[in-house]
Amino acid sequence: MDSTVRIIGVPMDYGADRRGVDMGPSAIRYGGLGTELEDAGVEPVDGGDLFVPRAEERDPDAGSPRRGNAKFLREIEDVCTRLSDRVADAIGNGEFPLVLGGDHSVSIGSLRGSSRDADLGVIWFDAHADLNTPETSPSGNVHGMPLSATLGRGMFGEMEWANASGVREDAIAYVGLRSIDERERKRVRESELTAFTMSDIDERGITAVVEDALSVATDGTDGIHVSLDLDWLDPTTAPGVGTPVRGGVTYREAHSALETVSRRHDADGLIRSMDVVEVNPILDERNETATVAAELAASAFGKQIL
Ligand code: 4U7
Ligand code: MN
Ligand code: MN
Ligand code: MN
Repeated sequence: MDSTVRIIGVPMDYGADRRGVDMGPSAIRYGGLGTELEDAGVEPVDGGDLFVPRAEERDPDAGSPRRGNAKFLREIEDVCTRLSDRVADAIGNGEFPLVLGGDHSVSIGSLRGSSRDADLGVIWFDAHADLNTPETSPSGNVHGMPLSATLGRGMFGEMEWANASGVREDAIAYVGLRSIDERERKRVRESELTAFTMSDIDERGITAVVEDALSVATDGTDGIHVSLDLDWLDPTTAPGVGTPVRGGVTYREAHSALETVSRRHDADGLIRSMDVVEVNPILDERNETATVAAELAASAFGKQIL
């Protein structure tokens, strides 16, 4: 594959309680992202990091009064608005934006930017459904809400900066769910979202599940966004995350999944954009999680063993 991958770092931790995820972009780069991508045969161009003011200098409760319990929404709006422009510009230049988080609220900007001129399918590799709204969130942490923001659910319906009209509910597929809040479960069931849980992976194997997810995300769309939350992996492989959940995919399953995505990308050029999020170096062990994150990004862009 011959293409340029534009790396966009977003050192943002407004959306998560555990401080440290703002250092994710540095850790993933240090974990070998550049050389991994070169091994994949793509040309990485590092555009550096977006400017993100330190959370300590901000008031989590500032902003419009109608924000439910969502913390730092005003700051997240500012960062995601700039990110969506950067993502759209990269695609306009014929590049593949690879967004390094930061917590998962960065995807609000990635998805809006990537779908600006396209119908976009989404594969969401995550332990969690990230479908809370400011009304339903038990934590107030926006990293548990990005898909609701994108789809304009609840209060997000009034926040144009967060919505992505090019992302249809029925073109989103989860892979690897195992921790869902009660109200999210109801929402997923009543929605047209496709959800593959860890049990589906146990029963059918990772390749069959990812192929089905790809069918969902490519049906009637112009391309897909791959969102990789490192807590998708089992905490024994990826300990450096703020919200670990036991029973995740193994190192081998994760590689195999992203390799399956890459095979379809080679055949149909289907990836438009990707984000790699939730790496928290403070909680990590010897940068292992960041290193796995770098490897998996390279697998998505076609790194092969032979
Ligand atoms: B992540 C949670 F309550 N659902 O909303 C919430 F369990 O981006 C966790 O997937 C969200 O890591 C996890 O706070 C968000 C909680
Ligand atoms: Mn998660
Ligand atoms: Mn997530
Ligand atoms: Mn998390």
